[in-house]
Amino acid sequence: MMKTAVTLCRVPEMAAGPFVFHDELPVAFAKAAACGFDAVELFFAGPDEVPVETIRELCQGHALGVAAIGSGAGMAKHGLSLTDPSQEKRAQALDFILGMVDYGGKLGAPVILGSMQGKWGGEVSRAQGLGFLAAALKHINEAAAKAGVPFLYEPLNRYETNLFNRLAPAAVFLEQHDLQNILLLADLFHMNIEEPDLAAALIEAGPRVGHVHWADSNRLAMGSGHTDSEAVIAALRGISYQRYVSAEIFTNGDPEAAARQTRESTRKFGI
Ligand code: LER
Ligand code: MN
Repeated sequence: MMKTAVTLCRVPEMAAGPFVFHDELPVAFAKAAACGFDAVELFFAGPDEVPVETIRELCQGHALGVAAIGSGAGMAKHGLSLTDPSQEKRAQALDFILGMVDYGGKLGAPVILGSMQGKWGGEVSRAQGLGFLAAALKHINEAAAKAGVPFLYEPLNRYETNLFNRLAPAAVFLEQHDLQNILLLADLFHMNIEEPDLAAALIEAGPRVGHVHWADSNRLAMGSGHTDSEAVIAALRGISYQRYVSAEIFTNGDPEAAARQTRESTRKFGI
């Protein structure tokens, strides 16, 4: 059975990003629960920002799980990426991610690598960039396995990275480097730009799909654009996907309406 989640961001530098709730935690958890989500996806400034115990209590109080934890603040707030030309910066980026993986492990939640993957260019050749990424993911793969959670690598559209824009080449890369504990985050917004066929891409990636960002083609709540959500759900069912579909979307100034629309968009498929 697939589960539903909604994003909750507490990073001021990411306030304009595609996240549904930005309220303080007790308010945001209450709103997520009231809308009927199974879980929240959390964006914090870093691993020391909110005590694990605080999150556990909020989860228990509202019968919510933690679907995933974003690492975007490492880039947005601290300017860190795993493919930075500077060895020191790359090491800091890796430390940041490992701290997040440790934090996520305590909550049973996978951490996402999105913008912190960076990009190649300038001093860094494509081969070097991919080498930096593989080296970092090797450490992360082991740390996440020890923490008892998978880790999520997210292909992004061409305007955000030049490392991997599509699921299939990313899956090949993970396989080549024997990164068995790293799954793919299929963000339907990025996929709408890059994949010829969303359903076919999901089916090809199969068991590597570990998380879905449930956004319409225009990155608004599902139902606002032209993505064929029925075909996406059929593909996810076809690969026996049992993890989260999570709303990482813009809300046009009305988070609660976007959350409700999102919730209805899967309920109609019995999810
Ligand atoms: C993160 O999940 C994402 O989709 C990126 O667009 C953020 O930079
Ligand atoms: Mn995303």
